[in-house]
Amino acid sequence: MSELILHHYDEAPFAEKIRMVMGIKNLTWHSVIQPSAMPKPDLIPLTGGYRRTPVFQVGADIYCDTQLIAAHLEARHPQPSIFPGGNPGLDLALGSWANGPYVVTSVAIYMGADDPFAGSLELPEHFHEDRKKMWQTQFDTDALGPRLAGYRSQLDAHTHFINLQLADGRPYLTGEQPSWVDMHAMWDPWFLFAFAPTEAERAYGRFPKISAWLARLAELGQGERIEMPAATALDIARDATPLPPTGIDAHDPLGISAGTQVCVSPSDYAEANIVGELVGTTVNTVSVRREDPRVGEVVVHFPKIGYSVEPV
Ligand SMILES: N[C@@H](CCC(=O)N[C@@H](CS)C(=O)NCC(=O)O)C(=O)O
Repeated sequence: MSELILHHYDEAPFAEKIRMVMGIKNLTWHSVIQPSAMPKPDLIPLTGGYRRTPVFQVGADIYCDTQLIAAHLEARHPQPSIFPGGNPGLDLALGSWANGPYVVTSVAIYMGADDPFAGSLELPEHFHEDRKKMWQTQFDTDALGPRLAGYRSQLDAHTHFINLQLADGRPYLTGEQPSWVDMHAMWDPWFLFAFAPTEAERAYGRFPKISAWLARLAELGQGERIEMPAATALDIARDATPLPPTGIDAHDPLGISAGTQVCVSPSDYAEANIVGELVGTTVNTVSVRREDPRVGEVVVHFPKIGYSVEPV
């Protein structure tokens, strides 16, 4: 079986979601550490411009966004499932809550906090500027100060969802087993404890059930993680052939034929234009083929939710 390669960095909470999935499924995978801020010279040849973290690679197939990566891992390694309650639709749909209003609230708090570098993380000097630019479609970082109280009260209302679920003493949000819902919900506390600990303490310090739940999630581990140099991952992509194209979904309302040059762009934050030949769509994915001088032919897969697709 082809090797599973995760491009990430340890401080990335979205990557932590996928590392936890690796832990639940006890998978063996290769870890390629990418920079936490631009430039990313060993990632962009694979993705064609998508800069976010994590990115998942199997040979010459590149999977962007945790929504897609989690679904792909579930299809590839169904047991143990990340949908143990038998509600995959609901568990996936909660991504639109987690990746949207919930995440934006915590990022706004971090970006607007008095000392956004209060955490003990080693981040590049230009990290804050990089993130300011990346989040500019969601908020003006320089104007966040007076709005912090509002964001904190939003965060507490989101946290209340977690407290409601944990109130009856269950170990995980949907019951006895960890699920994708836990991964969605842990993003904000995990991020704030790492990046803005004072804010995290304010938000979660008085909820022992949340601390116990986070500790339980940390015990899931990461499966078997093997470090891999970025150059090796690029060589693997160069030497592999992408999976055969799926073609266009019969009910696809986009109305774009296979073979058309298209531009795929995140429609939430971190503007990027990934241009390639449309080779496949499903009800919830879009795939484009690209040529790159370093890696040759690759196919980059995106979820449809949160991404626009336009002919160029
Ligand atoms: N919707 C994306 C969001 C990914 C995302 O925003 N990741 C953060 C890191 S946790 C990021 O990309 N930050 C900028 C970077 O790593 O360059 C997903 O679910 O994968």
